[in-house]
Amino acid sequence: MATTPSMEDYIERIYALIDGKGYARVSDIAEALEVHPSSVTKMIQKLDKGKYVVYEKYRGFMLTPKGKKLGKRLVDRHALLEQFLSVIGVNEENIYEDVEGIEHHLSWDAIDRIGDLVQYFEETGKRVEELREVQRQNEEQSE
Ligand SMILES: [Mn+2]
Repeated sequence: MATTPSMEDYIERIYALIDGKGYARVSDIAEALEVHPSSVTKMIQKLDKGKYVVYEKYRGFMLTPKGKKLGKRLVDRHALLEQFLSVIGVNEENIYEDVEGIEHHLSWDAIDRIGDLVQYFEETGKRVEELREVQRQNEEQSE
């Protein structure tokens, strides 16, 4: 079963919640994603069918190994894209929303290539400095 952007958002958030405090309740997820708890319950059922989460009596639900693996990948992807936008000089205050807007729409190939680019820039501070210089020049020209 292919995951939809919405499923990815849930799995990403559930992974981050469990990673941070050991569990994820329906109410935590509803709050984090700003959705109604009934939507969360519906999605959990869908994720259960896809074998990403399991219900555990008294403990709520947990990620399966498959869900954990994907969750980690999604959280890492989000972090990489934030790093990418930061390296290319995007304003700090736009970064989170921008990442939320693009993260589900790139192939894993594109993600890996962006990873290469971030690595390229971060290998030496000089490369970032050169990019900033180009940006300064462009800005001057547009004034
Ligand atoms: Mn995200």
